[in-house]
Amino acid sequence: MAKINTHVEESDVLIIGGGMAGTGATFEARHWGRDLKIVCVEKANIDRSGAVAQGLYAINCYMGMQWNENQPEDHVRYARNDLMGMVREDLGYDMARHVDSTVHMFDEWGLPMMKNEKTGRYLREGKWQIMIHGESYKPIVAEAAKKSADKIFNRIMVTHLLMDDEKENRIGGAVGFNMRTGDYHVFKAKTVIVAAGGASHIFKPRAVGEGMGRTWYAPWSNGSAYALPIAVGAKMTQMENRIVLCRFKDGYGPVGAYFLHLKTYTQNANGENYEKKWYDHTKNLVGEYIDHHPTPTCLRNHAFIQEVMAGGGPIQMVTKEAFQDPHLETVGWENFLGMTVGQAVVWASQNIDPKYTNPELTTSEPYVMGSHATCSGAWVSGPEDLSPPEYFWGYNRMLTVEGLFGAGDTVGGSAHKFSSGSFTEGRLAAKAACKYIEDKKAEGIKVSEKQYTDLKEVIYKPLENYTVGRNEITGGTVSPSYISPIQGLQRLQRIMDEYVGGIATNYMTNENMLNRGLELLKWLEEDLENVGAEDYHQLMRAWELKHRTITSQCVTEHTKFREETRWPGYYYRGDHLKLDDENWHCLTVSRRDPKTKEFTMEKVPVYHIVDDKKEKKAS
Ligand code: SFD
Ligand code: AMP
Repeated sequence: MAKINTHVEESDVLIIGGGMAGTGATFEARHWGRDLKIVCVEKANIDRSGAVAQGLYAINCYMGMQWNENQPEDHVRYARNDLMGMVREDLGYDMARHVDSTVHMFDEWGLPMMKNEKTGRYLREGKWQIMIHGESYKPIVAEAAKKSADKIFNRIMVTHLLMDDEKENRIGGAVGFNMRTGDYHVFKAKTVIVAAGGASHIFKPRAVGEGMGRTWYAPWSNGSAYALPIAVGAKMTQMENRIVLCRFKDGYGPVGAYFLHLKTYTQNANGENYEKKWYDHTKNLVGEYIDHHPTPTCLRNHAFIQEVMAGGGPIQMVTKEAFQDPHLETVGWENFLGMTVGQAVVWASQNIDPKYTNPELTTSEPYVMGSHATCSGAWVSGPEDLSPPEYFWGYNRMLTVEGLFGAGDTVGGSAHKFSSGSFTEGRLAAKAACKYIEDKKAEGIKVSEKQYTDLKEVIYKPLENYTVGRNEITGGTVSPSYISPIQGLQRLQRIMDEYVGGIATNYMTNENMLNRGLELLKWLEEDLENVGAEDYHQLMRAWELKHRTITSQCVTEHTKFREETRWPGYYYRGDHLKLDDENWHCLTVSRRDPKTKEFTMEKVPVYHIVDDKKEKKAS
């Protein structure tokens, strides 16, 4: 341990994660905090990090208020409808009213936007989505962050938050290590914005063996956004609302551009429209929610899953018609070449030309996120002009820990933000963090040397576990005294898959299974004290696994608490198969006591602050 160097850095605003939300926060912090010290810490390199690393082909959240295409209240209705009524409307409205200004900046910064030749407006993919040539989306937003920050630290994984030793429940910074040099980094800070992305790989993925690691959401999204705040006792919301995505099989290529722009549609193996077949069945489970327009994402999944279970698979996307148009054919291929190259490669390798073959679709393993058609994440304060008292405690996007803010996938309740809304939420969080400092709420923070030297012991322990334990290796990688990060990850994924509603059970779970899952997760947590890391890269894997495990515990507790099936198609509670508005038209909120590690759960009212006017028909 003595040979590990320690660096201490002081800052005013510390941003953890330089993805979409983190770059937005870094950029905006400079605007409101001209003289403040702004530091961003990133696990990878912000030029190509996070979910947008590979580029995107659409910006999925743009109102078009300048042309009166949509207004923020329309978006609230849309997200509320899609999430079966359960969103934080104050947060959604707040994001929506600012998102257009974010997109206009992307345009100014050189992001190639597609234009509608007739109207001169941004080319619409769908009612909310606009099309971009976005292979370089991430380097473009990273440049804005680099020009704004005092310092960007790449290749540092943050493992823990630091707390103020003087005032209870106030933030003091964060610590982590550089996975190339191994150095220990201590970041003392007046405010911290967590923007560390969602969680893939907590449920066993469909792709195993040679395809291991292939998922739709970024494989490096490891739930730090949840684990860091949970570990210091911040409240979380809607963590049961994991998302399952309909995707092109094996490459996980997104379907939005196909459904919305190319106007392709799905069918079962016999060429039938299977969605219609499941209408009565779904109505029996969820009532009138099935009649909403557009059909909520989970209910579209539900019909897919039921049809496959009934023997109607494989489900196909009908591309043969759209691809006869050479322009749409180009768009179909470019969509993947600019966003999910792997899908184009899979088609090439499997001899699939969508012009002549209708490609297969699949439903993915579940992910935990706050920015797509799902809203798991931290329980945060909303903006003062919109939020009812139960949703407001002083600073926009502040968690229930003072001085700790969140944005993007980190924040719960505000679904359908996507890339542009996550960047926007980062901006909102940074503005509030600067105000918090200006209001002198961050005076007198003390972080003792003991606090961070104790954590240093904890963080590097996997290296020691390996150094000692490798002498006892019995064969290959089998050691009686440590487990490797990959072994631990596979164990976690099986627990989540088999007990918490993964693909093994067709997304089915119940209270008994969840109780068993929680027991197994507890034992995994104990065994992770003995995880061994042979180098700094494996040390990162060890900490990713620990973060995934805490996230999984929280997901399982929430899934157990909500005694209904609110989102059939995302998961099913077999012991409560129906949606139950009478008892569960509410948000779920949890807190894990940092000392006892026990979770407590509560119901919080969901306030509908936007009226029910019918949605304009989607284009
Ligand atoms: O169609 C640590 N997304 C799409 N959004 C769109 O607007 N349009 C699309 O076309 C989209 N599609 C899509 C999307 C994502 C993916 C993977 C695909 C396709 C294939 C969604 C957006 O990308 C998403 O909403 C935002 O990126 C979310 O932003 P944010 O900031 O919450 O997450 P991030 O960008 O992944 O960044 C997280 C960063 O944190 C780092 N990090 N750093 C330090 N210490 C730690 N412990 C850390 N843990 C993580 C990460 O490295 C990362 O940089 S479509 O399919 O929906
Ligand atoms: P995806 O590519 O599936 O991640 O979706 C991109 C965007 O299109 C998101 O805003 C989705 O909610 C939306 N979307 C995808 N499929 C459909 C569909 N069949 N009907 C309506 N909206 C969709």
